[in-house]
Amino acid sequence: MHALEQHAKELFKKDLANLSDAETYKVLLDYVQEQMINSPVNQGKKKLYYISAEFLVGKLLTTNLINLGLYDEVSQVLEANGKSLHDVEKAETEPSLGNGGLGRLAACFLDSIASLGINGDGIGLNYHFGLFRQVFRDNQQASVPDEWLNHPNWLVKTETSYEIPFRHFNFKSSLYEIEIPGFEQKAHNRLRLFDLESVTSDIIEADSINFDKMNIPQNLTLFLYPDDSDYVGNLLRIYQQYFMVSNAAQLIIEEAKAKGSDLHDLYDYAVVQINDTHPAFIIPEFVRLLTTYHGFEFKEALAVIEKTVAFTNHTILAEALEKWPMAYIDEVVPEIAKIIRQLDEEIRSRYPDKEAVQIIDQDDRAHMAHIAIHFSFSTNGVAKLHTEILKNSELKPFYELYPDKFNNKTNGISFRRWIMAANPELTQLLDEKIGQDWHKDADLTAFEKEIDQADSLKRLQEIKHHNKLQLQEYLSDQQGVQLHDNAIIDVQIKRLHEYKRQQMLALYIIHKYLDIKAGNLPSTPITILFGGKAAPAYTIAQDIIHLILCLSELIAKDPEVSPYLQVIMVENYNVTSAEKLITAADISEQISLASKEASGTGNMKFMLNGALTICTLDGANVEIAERVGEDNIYIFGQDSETIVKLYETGDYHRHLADYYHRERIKPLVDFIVSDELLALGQHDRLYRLHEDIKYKDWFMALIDLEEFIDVKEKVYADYEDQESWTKKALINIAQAGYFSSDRTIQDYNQDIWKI
Ligand code: 26Q
Repeated sequence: MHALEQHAKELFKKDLANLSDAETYKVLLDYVQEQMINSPVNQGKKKLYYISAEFLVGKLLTTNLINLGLYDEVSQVLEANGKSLHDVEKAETEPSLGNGGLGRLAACFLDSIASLGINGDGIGLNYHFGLFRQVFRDNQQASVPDEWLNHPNWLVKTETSYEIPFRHFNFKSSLYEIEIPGFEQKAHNRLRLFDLESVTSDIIEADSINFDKMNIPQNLTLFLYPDDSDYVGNLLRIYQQYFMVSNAAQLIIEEAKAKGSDLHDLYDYAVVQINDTHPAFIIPEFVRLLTTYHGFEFKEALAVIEKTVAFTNHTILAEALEKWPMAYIDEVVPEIAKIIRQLDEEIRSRYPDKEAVQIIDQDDRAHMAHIAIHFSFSTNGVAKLHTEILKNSELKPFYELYPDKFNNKTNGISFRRWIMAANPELTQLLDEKIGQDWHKDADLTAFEKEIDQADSLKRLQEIKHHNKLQLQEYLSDQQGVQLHDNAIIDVQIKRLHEYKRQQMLALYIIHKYLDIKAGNLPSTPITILFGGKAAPAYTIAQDIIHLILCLSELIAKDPEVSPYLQVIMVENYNVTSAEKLITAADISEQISLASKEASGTGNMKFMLNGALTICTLDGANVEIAERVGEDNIYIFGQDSETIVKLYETGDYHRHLADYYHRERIKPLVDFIVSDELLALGQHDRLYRLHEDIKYKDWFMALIDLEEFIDVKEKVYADYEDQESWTKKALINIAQAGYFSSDRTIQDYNQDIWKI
């Protein structure tokens, strides 16, 4: 009897064959968990600590089985018992511990760090309800708690606990862990998530994500990114961040000491990578711990910290650069406020005439990125273009001070998840054609020789078609919509934000709708899918979702249009739905306003799965284009230099009315407040969005709209020649190797971590 069958007996007193999928999942969870707990944890003098507010890990069963080398064996045992992994996996709930690209990047990194055998853990928080779960009601987004912890999960509780001192509280934390196995590695790493036992869902109002924000003992780790539109919401964010980093710093110091460090050599035992500024309070926290408990002088502590901490920047949007009023920090953790003032004095004495690099500004706010850059040894951007923009504009005064600290680490994605787990059939085809070395080295270039092999092209088409059927099944299960058969699948999935310009694709949909109404019928039906959440306090993003949902309904109800065009907004977009959408996609929408998307990582996942990209030259799109060549990607729009200048001069916004009044643009924008849409939607939302685009358009959707429409028509026309299309897809797959997160992590390790 296989160990799995044994487990089924022990756990449920039944034969494996007689278990429900949910019960089978539980058996598998226990079985895999046991294998991991019994395998050694990575050891070694120096260790990486990757600290992040988000870890968007997704379902873990399949990737764990792949990494542990159990996938085939387990699939066979299940099959012998009349089950499929595909069905059993449906019973797994994905942890709600992240929000978007930064969190998913952290998850891909954990996989690559473990797979390269690097000694390194993730550290974060165990949010009980994570980010909200998105539901659609009346064509609008509503937010409800995501109860992921109520389902069987991979968390293991440990005995580890630290005291975390706030002004008004003294908390004792608990540490939970998720084991992170590497691909074909003996030893594993861990994701370590801190929590507070007194936190309770009792304080959440029914059917909402509202709760008493002042009740810190009961709310501290309830939600990721609690609404921070008011004072108490801001304080809660500081409470969370400090709780995360004080735990992290205490753990790091304890582990280093256990290995023989006297802490004056901490950097020989630990390297701390902070994922954006959310964990930047770890710098003053290290100062506090080293000076209070370990006999360090202030400057002595700084000298050690500056060699231990490294910082990654993920955005140049001003709104996302954290600046905390000193009074707030004082209210939450006065000792940290005091240390930040000392850090500010230190920088003022080092660089007396450089106001731009000071830590505390004239409004008495602490700039977290400034702390992170001054007191770390490395600052990196996440794509070539992004890093250049940081050096030459956003962070220029810092680059002038520290040219050697700045470096680029172009993002990457885990091939274990984004092809081996998500697209088993493409994996199979690649294995047949180029062998299995790519599982380890991510080199897919040999696949390019298949470009003249009719059977390979046909297989690619069949795989895409099959993945579309899987997506059809998924959407029908999840939200009861029926995906068109044989449509072009055109996908934009990412957080809702004006700079990502979902509104521009919505305007294109209006164009296409009106065009079909005018009798111009597409040869192949087009299905445009969106997925993404809007921050609850981000009104215009909510309005854009509303517009998309209204368009979706309008088109679905119009028998003249619906056979040719379908618009679907996927509810509660997450890692699981991403896997289905990306593998089924023909077209990848990467249409951000140039200069605004730091990198993007979805762009890489689509490419790897054979979708063609329509994009602006932004973030990592630039590097994708470099690799596939201009014949195999669709580029449009103003470039980043032009856009940066337009913001400087104000020229675009001064002339916005001219764009709006263009013959091809005005009817599309005005359709937002047409009778047809007003009949389906909320007047205030539609009028607000209409006004926003007409009079403000801060992220310049209209500047690129006409060119976007033209390129989209070309893309759809090109799709009609399936042979040439599939060849382009093949080149995209073959060129995706550079975007493996294994390459990214090797770069981090070589240049920054040195483990
Ligand atoms: C900051 C202050 C106040 C409230 C919220 C925040 C906040 C929260 C989340 C700021 C930023 C984030 C997340 C950012 C993020 O996901 N950035 C994405 O990171 C990816 C990985 O590097 C890039 O590929 C994307 O381009 C970038 O948008």
